[in-house]
Amino acid sequence: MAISTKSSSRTSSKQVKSSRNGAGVSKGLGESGVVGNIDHLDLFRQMYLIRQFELACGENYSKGMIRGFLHLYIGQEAAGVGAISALRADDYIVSHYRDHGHALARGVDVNRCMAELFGRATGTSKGKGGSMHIFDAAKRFMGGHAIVAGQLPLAAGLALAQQYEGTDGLTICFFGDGSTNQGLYHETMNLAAIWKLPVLFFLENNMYGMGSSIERVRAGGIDFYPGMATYGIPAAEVDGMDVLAVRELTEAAVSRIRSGEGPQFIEAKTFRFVGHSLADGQKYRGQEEVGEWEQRDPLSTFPLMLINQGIATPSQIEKIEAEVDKQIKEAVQFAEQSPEPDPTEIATDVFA
Ligand SMILES: Cc1ncc(C[n+]2csc(CCOP(=O)(O)OP(=O)(O)O)c2C)c(N)n1
Ligand SMILES: [Mg+2]
Repeated sequence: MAISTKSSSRTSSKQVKSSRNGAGVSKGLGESGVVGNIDHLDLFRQMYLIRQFELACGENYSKGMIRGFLHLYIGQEAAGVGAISALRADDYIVSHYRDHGHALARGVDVNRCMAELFGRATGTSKGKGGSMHIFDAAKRFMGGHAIVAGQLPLAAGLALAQQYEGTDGLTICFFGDGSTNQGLYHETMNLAAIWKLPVLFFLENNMYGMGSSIERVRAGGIDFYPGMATYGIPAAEVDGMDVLAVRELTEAAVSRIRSGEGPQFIEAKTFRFVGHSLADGQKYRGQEEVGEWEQRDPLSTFPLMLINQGIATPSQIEKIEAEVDKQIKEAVQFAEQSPEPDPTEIATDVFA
């Protein structure tokens, strides 16, 4: 099934180009794209990389090169990139099954991620995990978990180990709104609060589970962060389409965790522009709603803001796009040319 999203990077690129000679463009603050301690161009590069990676995955799924489940992160890039950019290399990341974006934002090798999706031996899980199970211990990227809410206690366990070791490292746990009606969600919040674990719960509230809107399945409305008062966990919401806002809030939460204040909770309001998986016809929502969110696509709004504020030039944006396009092409070639796992490997690394 082809992915139809008006918010592909090509669209955003065109929008960027159309504004390039527009009025109100201030003179550059410098060509580095760095303001304060934030490398804005790097944030753009990461979001663009994720978008292009996901589009390439969709294309290769249609061709039958990627099989099994495929859940794309298109639309949510600002949430993952903003949050992960506020972390240190020794922090752990635990993700849900919509995990490609988090892995790429962490710097997990693009070729190996693509090869994993293609089911090849060169993949991050030797081609035996697939889309939902990207894993890279060296990067402290601890999966990719398919069981909804199953990653929450795992994150608490990692945070407990960090606390026990006496470091000021922390664990960030990404999860979706669909996790919140699971018992594990409440059990983990309780334990994390009681034990003051160094964990950042990062809810990506994209307003839908598989096919149910939050409004239909949750008593109490679409905001989850106020519920954290029950556990005494400091919580706040953020515009998940705004990479800088996400980063700023995450930095504040991270600093409180490192100073020993215990778990924190961030709710990023975001949206997936495409179906739950490639098999989803999206009968449960209208194009109008999707279109409204697409107006806020970070792949359009962020580069425009950088140009309009003189933080980056159009040619810098174009250069990044060209480099990433090439990188993605090479990743697909790498995956295509990689061998399938050897059948004798079927039980290796499998624990049950
Ligand atoms: C324990 C469990 N129950 C049901 C499923 C099937 N399932 C897969 S994804 C999903 C919805 C999850 O929604 P959400 O957490 O909001 O994530 P999103 O798809 O929005 O990223 C469900 C019910 C599952 N994987 N695990
Ligand atoms: Mg959801």
